[in-house]
Amino acid sequence: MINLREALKVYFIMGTANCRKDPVEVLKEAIAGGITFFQFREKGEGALIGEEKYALAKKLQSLCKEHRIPFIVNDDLELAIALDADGVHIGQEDEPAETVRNQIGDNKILGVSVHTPEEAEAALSAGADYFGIGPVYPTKTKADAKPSRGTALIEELRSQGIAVPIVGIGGITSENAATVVEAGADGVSVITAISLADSPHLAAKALRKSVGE
Ligand code: TZP
Ligand code: MG
Repeated sequence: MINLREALKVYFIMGTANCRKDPVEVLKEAIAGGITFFQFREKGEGALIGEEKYALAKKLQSLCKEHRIPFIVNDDLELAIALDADGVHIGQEDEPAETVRNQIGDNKILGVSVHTPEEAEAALSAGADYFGIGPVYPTKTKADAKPSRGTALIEELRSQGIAVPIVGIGGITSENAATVVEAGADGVSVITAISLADSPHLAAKALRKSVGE
């Protein structure tokens, strides 16, 4: 079993809508730059569906496998099971965490987005392995994102003694990533800081450096 806390350091999330070039190329570069975790999040304008979605997921998953990077699927439980992905990430609007945990079993990674201490507690009892917390900073990437709240919730959960692995999300770049880790997060998850960078390779490398690698 992997060390999840370590693996979450530089968590890259991406789908077709987040890329200006071929997502396979973007992921290759991000891996070369040192990402440690990957989530396939195929949503938004122009998102692939059906067989095309499956085919892209399969390609990205095999790249991750080659480099021993955990491959997580956003929301789509059916796809995660069909691919035998390493795990699933869900938000509060998706299937209940308990249902997802029951369907994927205990050996897969379950990530849950939480916005309040109550949601965090519920996610923990439902069997979450890590939390995604954000938006930490303003972001244009998620249309229905809540207002950004800095690192307040991360600090609050840590001060309550909650030790579950946490990643911050939302508007994170190599410039502000260290602040998120200093607040108590184990790592940072980013979409556009890598996916839209002129060099996803250099962007990933800079993030890796800023979280202390
Ligand atoms: N959830 C909260 S903010 C966000 C998601 C999926 C988008 C993060 O994207 P970016 O480009 O890293 O701000
Ligand atoms: Mg969701």
